[in-house]
Amino acid sequence: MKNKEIADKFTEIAHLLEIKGENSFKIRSYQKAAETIEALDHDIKDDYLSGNLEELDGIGKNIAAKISEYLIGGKITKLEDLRKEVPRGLLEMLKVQGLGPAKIRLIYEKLGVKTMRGLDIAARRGELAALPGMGEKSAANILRGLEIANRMDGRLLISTAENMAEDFLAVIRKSCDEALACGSLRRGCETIGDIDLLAVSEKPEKTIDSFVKIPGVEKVIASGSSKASVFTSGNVQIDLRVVPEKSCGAAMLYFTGSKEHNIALRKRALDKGYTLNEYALSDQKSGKYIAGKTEKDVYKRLGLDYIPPELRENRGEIERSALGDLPSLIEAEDIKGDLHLHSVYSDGSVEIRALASRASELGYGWIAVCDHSMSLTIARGLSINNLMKKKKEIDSLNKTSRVKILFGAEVDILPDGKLDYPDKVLRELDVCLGAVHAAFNQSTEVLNKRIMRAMDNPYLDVLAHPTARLIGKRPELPLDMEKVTEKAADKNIILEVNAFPDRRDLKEDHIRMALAKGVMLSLGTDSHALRHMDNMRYGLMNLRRAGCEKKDVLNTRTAPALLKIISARRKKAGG
Ligand code: DGT
Ligand code: CA
Ligand code: CA
Repeated sequence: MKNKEIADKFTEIAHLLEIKGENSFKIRSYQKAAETIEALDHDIKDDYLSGNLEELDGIGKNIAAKISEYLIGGKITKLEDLRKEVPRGLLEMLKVQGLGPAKIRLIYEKLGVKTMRGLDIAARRGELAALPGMGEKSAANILRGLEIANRMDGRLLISTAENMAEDFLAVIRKSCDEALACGSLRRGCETIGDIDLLAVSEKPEKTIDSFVKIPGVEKVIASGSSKASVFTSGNVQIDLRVVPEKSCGAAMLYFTGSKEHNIALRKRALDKGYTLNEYALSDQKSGKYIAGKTEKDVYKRLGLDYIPPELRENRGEIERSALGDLPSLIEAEDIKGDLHLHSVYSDGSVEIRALASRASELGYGWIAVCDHSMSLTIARGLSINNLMKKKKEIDSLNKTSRVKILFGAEVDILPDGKLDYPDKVLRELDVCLGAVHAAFNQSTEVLNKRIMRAMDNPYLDVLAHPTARLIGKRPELPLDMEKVTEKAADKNIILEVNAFPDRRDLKEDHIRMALAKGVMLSLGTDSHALRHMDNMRYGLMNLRRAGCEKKDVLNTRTAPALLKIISARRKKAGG
């Protein structure tokens, strides 16, 4: 039966006509035909064979002819022609929430953007916001829609999921006492399967009702007296649970997971003569309520110290907690600066002065402005001349700046492992980040040699986004990370945890590997715009999930302490 195929073809025609800006009457007629054919309870071929096509609702002579054409020859000439006229990528863009045919046409005509990749780049560069009738907000919506449309294996980047969760929470909070996101989101995972929200209220029906009526809800999957699940218009699942206050802690524990952590915890409860579920920790025999209002209460009655959500993966945290041996995880307040910022000197969109003033708002004491080096022309890498101009500007700003500005660079590690400035220039930098930005396709052997050679340069202080992965887009470089971390330990090289939500590089496993060898880590947001500076917490999540403490991270030091560490390491490395 070809009904679905034909309906899809007409939908595509309607979309292509819309992007072309044809009259809405014509577009509507194709949409209507598609709907009719889709809803038929018999094979459309029967109507064709009996000559009754035009009797179907919304199907006239013109469309009937196209159905016949398809049933006979397997194609529709009109569609083939339209496909030639309208770039393929524009049609794909219709999948992006917040982006209709009119906007797609505008973006294509004004910016020449005709692929999803191009759209992504334009959105990140802020070019969409500058279009007539667009603005920051709709550009941000498109960027989010783009991330959702491009999601990997149905999972969202945590940054996207967090934004969505916050939008929903803002509404839910109006009809409950408290609400928060649990699940993988609260544990700070890289990607999120679905969003789990928990609300505390003695009147759950009211909260559920306000939740399922949120305009972003496309479909209600299930809705009961204390829980509901919905799909948003971008096909993201959101689960909500509403519990009374006395169950809040037990429910937070349950819905934060991980499942493995929960199972281990429940077993521990049983061993102690209790039962643990999402409502409470209770006495196994009498069923009496023991604890449940806060997570801490539950842990305590199980003989455990509070376990931060990032550690709840049943990877030994319960045993360590029982021994009072949990790491004292690094906190946001411990971070005194951002070690990886770009400015207008290279491909950033922000003046150094503005970076410093935002840093001051964030409570930082210093920043390192690390623009690209000269070979990276696509990112407007700095010539030595411009690098020295930048130094002058930094020196001058530092006379009055509240936040100490460190003169840095993100120097390319060239295909042969050399760094992209001569040593006498590198020596001038307060901090030198080295990174791979090109020749990703080298053989594993060549690549490993390249990195090792770069790490032999005494002026390479920090290896930035070491594996160069982009979550869901580009795999990790096939580096021998045991060797890289060993070498970092040997040469006192600091390994970056890049905080950009689609990088998060180093990832947790590699951080653990580095920690075990005593390697120091650093955090950098890799900001190219002011709002990127808020991404610090995604890097922090990786550090916390890997069990890092304050002492393990360079960003917890004051500027003078940091500079001392850098100069000591250079000296030891022979610089
Ligand atoms: P996700 O959504 O794939 O990113 O990962 P989670 O961890 O958010 O998983 P999800 O949404 O399936 O469930 C949320 C939490 O609910 C999970 O972390 C622990 C709890 N949970 C779900 N299913 C089970 C289960 O079968 N047993 C136990 N003990 N807990 C469960
Ligand atoms: Ca989830
Ligand atoms: Ca869920």
